[in-house]
Amino acid sequence: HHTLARQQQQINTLLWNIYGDIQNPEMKATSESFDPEADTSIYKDGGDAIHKLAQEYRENRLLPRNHWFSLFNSRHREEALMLFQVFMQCKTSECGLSNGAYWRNRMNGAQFVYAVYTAVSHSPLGKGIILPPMYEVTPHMFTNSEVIQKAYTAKMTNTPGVFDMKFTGTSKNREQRVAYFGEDIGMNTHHVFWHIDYPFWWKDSYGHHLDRKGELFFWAHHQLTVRFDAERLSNYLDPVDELHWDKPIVEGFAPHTTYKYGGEFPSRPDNIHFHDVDGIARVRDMLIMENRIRDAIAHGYIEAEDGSHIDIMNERGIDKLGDIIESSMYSPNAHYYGQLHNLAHIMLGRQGDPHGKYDMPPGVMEHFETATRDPSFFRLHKYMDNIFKEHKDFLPPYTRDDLDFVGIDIESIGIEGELETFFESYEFDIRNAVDSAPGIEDVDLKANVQRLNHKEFSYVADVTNNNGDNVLATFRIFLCPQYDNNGVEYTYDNGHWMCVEMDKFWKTLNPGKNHVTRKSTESTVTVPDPQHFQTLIDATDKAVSGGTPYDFHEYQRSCGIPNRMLLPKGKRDGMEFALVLAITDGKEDATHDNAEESEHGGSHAHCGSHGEVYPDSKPMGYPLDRRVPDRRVYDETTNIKLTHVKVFHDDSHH
Ligand code: CUO
Repeated sequence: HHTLARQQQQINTLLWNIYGDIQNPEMKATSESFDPEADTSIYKDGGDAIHKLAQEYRENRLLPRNHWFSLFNSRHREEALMLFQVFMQCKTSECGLSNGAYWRNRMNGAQFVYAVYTAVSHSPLGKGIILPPMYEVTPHMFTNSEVIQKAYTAKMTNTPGVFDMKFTGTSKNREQRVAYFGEDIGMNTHHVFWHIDYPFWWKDSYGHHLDRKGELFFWAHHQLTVRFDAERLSNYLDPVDELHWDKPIVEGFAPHTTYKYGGEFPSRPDNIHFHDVDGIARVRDMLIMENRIRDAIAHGYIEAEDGSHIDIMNERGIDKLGDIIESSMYSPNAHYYGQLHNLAHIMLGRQGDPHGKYDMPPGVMEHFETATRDPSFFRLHKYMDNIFKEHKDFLPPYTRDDLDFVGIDIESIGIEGELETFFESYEFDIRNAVDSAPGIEDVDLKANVQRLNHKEFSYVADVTNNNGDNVLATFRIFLCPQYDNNGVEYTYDNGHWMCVEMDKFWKTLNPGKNHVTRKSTESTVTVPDPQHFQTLIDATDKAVSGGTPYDFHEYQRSCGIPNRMLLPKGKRDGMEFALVLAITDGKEDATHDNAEESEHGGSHAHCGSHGEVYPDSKPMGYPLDRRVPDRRVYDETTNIKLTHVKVFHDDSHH
């Protein structure tokens, strides 16, 4: 543990004040004296990766240290991955940390941060290391220009300050009502980390296979989409409409966000038509990709690069579709199906300057940290979500056989406690937004945000097991909006696709009656609040000096919906939802032996179980992911039950 604490301390040092000097004298010395190419026996590849990067550096081809970085820029990405590869090839942590110290001041700051976060997440050497919240490492990407300007002034005048971070825009903009969702720092952290855990550029040669990556791409983003729609309904807005290439982009966006280096993020006015983007794609190309994907869905198969057919008319079809839509390196034919999703992000990011006439930096859509701020993000993802839905609707409906867990009877389900949401103030540290150098005093700088939270509650269920034996059961809990924005009740047919996943876990049911209680804090969809970077630093320093044991186990995962946002916002008089519980056969569903005891990394429902097989063999969203036109199927299935609940919103807090 002491070794781990020391490694953590060095990681903290590397990520603090990223554009300034390393503050820790020991690390600073390493940065100056370490020669990464001197002894290549420290690398698994005998030095291939390090020679490649070092040569680029010697020949002055790397992006300057103080420049914006976008993962969607292929040269920027190539460089970041060179460093990632060096880390991945290290045989020991010492090798990784020395290279970290060496490259920190020799490479672009944002590239460096990306390479460190990604390597720590994927290398076996990163096990046990806690990554500090990204909004405290690179605050520019999570707060707005107004706050940043105030922070600079405060630093210059040596005056500590807490600055209110307002949501972008004014009440003249209807979209403003749900800005708290797209701009939530925890939601953005979840989104960034999902893409760190499942990079579109990932190849299995980096070390392991990312199980059901394509399906997780669909499911994690589907859930962002339906959660956003639920928030809209509670704010008296219609669900998001999909965008389309030959229709206007209805919502404009003024990000009020600044790069640390590179100026303001570009804006986009309302109702503009898509333009071809020089060097990226024509609008026509996007339509061609879409048509090819829709053809694959209609045909029921994907054409692989060698001309063979990959059947998608089955449970695993969605995984392949996710791969081709994103598109990731797992796409069986990127040549033909293109990169619909990734190009769409760039297309949207560039609509303010499609021909590159004004030398604008990338738009918010071109960074996972900032993408969900732009209302067009949800339009884009709704568009892709509808393509996925087309496929799911094309699969045969579930029959009673597909859903039944023989002998299991749910007598009742309900909620203990209150379903109540509220807004609260939350401060985070933005000292790393401003430059710090020897001789300049450190001052406390914080941003203050309003964020959604809810009271803790529990689900309770009475379940009879008539099997005469213990059975392992998979519990699947969803919350589905009951009425649309006009007060018309959703049916299964038009409502099942809008269900919000709340939890999924395994539990043994004894013969006879079982009373099951599950706390909202235990959800495997969510992660707890990360601790502040400074808290992590203090605890690490104490552990290194021998004062306290080092145990941050509960904070390990950064991918996952923030637990405080588990419950969609309610209404003052209650917003009605259907609470659905489905109990299915755990012996069949669970892919791990210790399903009941293991947390599978805590937030496996949208984020998988790191480096391992996804814990649940059923399709994500099961049993609500397909059409079931015959109502009797659900009515007769005693292991699936729903009840109606109301979520209240307490607006007395602000
Ligand atoms: Cu996460 Cu589009 O995939 O932002």
